[in-house]
Amino acid sequence: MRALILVDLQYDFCPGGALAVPRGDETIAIANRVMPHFSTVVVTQDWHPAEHKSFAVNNPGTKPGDIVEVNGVKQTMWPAHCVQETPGAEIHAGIDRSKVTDLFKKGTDPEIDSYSAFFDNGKKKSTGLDKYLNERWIKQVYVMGLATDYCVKWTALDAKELGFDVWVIEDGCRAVDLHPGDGDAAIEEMRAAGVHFVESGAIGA
Ligand code: VGL
Ligand code: ZN
Repeated sequence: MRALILVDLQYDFCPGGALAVPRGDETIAIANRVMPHFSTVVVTQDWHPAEHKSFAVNNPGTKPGDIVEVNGVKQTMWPAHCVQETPGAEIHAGIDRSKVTDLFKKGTDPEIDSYSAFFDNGKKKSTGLDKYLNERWIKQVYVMGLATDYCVKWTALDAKELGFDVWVIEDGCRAVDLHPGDGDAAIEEMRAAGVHFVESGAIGA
């Protein structure tokens, strides 16, 4: 059995959003095109309390892009984004909800960030996604969404480490590219870990 994980297809990661990923909105049509080919479709939602420690505004003296240590874990400072119950945190309305099986929220603990759909960045707490997939006899996991260099990368790497056969739908991802080349470097890192890459047009039933 295989599952599709749609990572953080939220307004704040689309052009005009608080943490806009260039051309992030182009992933919506691709998600809709591939969803019908999966019986299990998991959507993740970055869902931060306003006081989240990944926000530069909550760490006096820092600015977005800085890397600081928060509770012993290296943390990139971000503009406030995906704040719970705000429009920017909503899943893009262009996504066909009828094909979505379940939604996993992440980043809810104000003290630690969570790029991966499986664990927080300190690998202390699980979101329950691993168990969810195992209960459905899922062996292959397809990942796409936002952003290539953060949440897609860590979701794919954790899925691989958990023993799934992992495929990233490459044209269904866009990178933040805080530093030019970050997206490409993320792809190389995933490839080196044994993650496979596929184009959305090659996904069939
Ligand atoms: C993400 C930075 C901060 C992502 C989430 O979805 O890739 N990146 N929060
Ligand atoms: Zn976030």
